[in-house]
Amino acid sequence: FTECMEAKHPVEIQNRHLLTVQQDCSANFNPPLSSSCVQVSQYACQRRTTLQDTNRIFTDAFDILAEYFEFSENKGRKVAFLRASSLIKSLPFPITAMKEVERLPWLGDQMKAIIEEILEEGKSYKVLELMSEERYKSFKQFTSVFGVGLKTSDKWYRMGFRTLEDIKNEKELKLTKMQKCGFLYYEDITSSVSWAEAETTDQLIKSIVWKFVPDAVVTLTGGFRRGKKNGHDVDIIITCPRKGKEKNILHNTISVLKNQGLLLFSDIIESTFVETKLPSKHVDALDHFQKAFLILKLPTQQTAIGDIIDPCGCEGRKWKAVRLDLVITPYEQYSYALLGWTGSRQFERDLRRYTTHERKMMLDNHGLYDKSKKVFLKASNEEEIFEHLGLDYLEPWERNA
Ligand code: DCT
Ligand code: MG
Repeated sequence: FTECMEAKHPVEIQNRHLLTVQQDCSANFNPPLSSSCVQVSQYACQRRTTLQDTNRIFTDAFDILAEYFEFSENKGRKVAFLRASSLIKSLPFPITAMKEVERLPWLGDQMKAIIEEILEEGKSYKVLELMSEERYKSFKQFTSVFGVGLKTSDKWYRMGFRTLEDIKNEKELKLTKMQKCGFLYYEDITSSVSWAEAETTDQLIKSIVWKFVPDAVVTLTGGFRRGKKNGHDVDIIITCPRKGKEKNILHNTISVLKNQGLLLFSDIIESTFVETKLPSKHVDALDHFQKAFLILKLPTQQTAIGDIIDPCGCEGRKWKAVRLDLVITPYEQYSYALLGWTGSRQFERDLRRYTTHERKMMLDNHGLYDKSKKVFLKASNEEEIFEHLGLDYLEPWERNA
């Protein structure tokens, strides 16, 4: 928390929401592609963050620290490290000296010390030390299982378990159906989903949905929409321009998957969406749309475009267990839901923070509420949402904050 406070000041003193890092360009006749005249907003929604992270050595360290603080239930410091990491991901130059990060927002003294250590030593002993802590190592293993979050990890840790082997050996331990599947398909699920697998999944779902509802809009979203070549799951969002026609899509699709023998696990969450409800103040809140968390038995021999793929090196086996999230939205909310499900998570956090603090509006996956005019603002695409917010449009691949 102190880290946040520390970093917040210089930003707000200079400009309400845009900090300009001006370094001396005039003295340099042939400026390198580096820190000269870089504009860095404190909000990820005002930065273009592509997948080209030239500072991975630093952002990896910060992401690990964010995870470390998540595991130790220190939300303030988790968010502080995620913000700092996200900010560095947007820099168009590799950091080579401390003076280049001196005036960047969100970087507190502890963070700068880590950057300095990495610049000098090529690694951070502080980060390595925290990573070797027992709690971090155990939580890292536990949370890698589908269906195991912080709560279960904490419970298992308190019970004295330290490794996944410990859990597997304890036959008395009660596991949810989701967690049982998590262990059963552990290798497949923890090996990342490739672009080709995401595409196969997308085409499979489209072919099923379009049989029932030919004008349904089916969009591959999440990290793959942002251009990632790998992901931990496939996220697909579905709607239909004809009001109400989206309602049966989820159950029908899941029935077909089941009948085709392509479904290994499903957890269906029914919609709790109410049109008049104000956007949630809780930034990380899940939305109220109907959705399903699935594990597919994805055929891996041949993709629809004809490439032979062998994702997990599992020759002889003709399928791979792949995690799929399906989200169904009414047409009116689709643009907001798409914006939300495209992510990244940090981009979404900052977009909502920006909306609240700079626009006095409220944003979530269902809509945008203008508090002064007391109205919900309609949007038929993502561009219109950026327009409502007075933001330059960012393409999905520029939202990798
Ligand atoms: N999302 C959200 N709120 C949640 C869960 C998800 O806004 N509680 C959004 C943010 C990203 C998107 O949904 C998809 O979530 P993930 O699949 O977890 O993220 P991803 O960016 O697709 O990452 P990965 O490539 O690992 O799947
Ligand atoms: Mg995803």
